Amino acid sequence: MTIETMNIIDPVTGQPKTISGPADQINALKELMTLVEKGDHLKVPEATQKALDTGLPAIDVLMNGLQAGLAVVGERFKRQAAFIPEVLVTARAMKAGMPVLKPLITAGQQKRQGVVVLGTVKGDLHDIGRGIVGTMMEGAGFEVHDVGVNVSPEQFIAKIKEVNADIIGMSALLSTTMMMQKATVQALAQAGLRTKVKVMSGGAPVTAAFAEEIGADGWAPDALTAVEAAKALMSADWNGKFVSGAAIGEAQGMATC
Ligand code: B1M
Repeated sequence: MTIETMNIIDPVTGQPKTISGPADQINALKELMTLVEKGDHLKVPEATQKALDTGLPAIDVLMNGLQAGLAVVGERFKRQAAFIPEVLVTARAMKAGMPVLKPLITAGQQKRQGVVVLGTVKGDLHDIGRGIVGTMMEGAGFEVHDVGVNVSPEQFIAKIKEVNADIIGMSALLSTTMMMQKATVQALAQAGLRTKVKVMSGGAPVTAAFAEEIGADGWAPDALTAVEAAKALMSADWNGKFVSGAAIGEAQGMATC
């Protein structure tokens, strides 16, 4: 069997990373990554299926194909070598692969873990990472109510009451909107809901220290460990202490996503 390698930007750490594997799998991932990078949303679904057909797990296709393509353009955006229209086109292409992967990620879960209200906080329109967190949580058996982007504390509260949520999950991608997570926690307290609902905080600029400081119960740097943090918060053993998805992931030797 021929082994190929491919260089990607780790979507979570932003650091370069080399992955290797059978040539057909790596070539399928390279093709998918390039299509996302070029923003070819029409060809992405078929290329996503092609990558799955090589035997790659859905998570690998997500991380090393779809997310890797977005990370290339994200890195250019950071150095001002790409601009918003290109990022939007790439984001649309990345999202075009999700309907192919979602049924595989969410299949076969029977156990109901808890009810989650998930949203991107007010002022923030980034929805890709939050969408992945929601898909992974559904895959792990959570009932997820995704309330979208630009969600005010009042909207979070209304949904929490409507669905009798166990967990609120807040995502923020901008340093300027992180503080809306704090405002949302405060609004929960004012509404008398803080002891009834567990609070999870996340998004690229959000650190564990920040999450703990604003009074969240849990935090995770990525979607896979977000699931573990949510499970830990729902566990009968949870002692009320702050839960770090990163620490759980490290203890379990998990990959990031
Ligand atoms: Co924006 N953007 N953006 N953007 N954008 C960033 C975030 C930025 C880092 C780029 C940069 O310049 N370096 C920067 C923020 C800097 C900062 O404040 N720290 C930035 C900026 C500045 C802006 C604008 C202000 C640009 C402008 O208008 N001048 C503007 C703001 C608009 C607004 O929100 N009000 C803006 C707009 C946009 C687009 C609309 C063009 C587009 C969003 C499209 C969309 O989401 N539908 C966009 C994009 C795509 C990006 C980058 C390139 C990619 C973000 C992304 O989707 N990453 C980003 C640069 C980068 O990250 N490289 C950038 C992939 C995704 C899978 O990761 O979202 O981090 P992420 O989610 C992860 C984890 O964070 C975690 O799990 C996910 C999966 O692993 N996670 C959680 C997320 N939520 C969680 C919740 C949890 C737990 C874990 O618990 C509840």
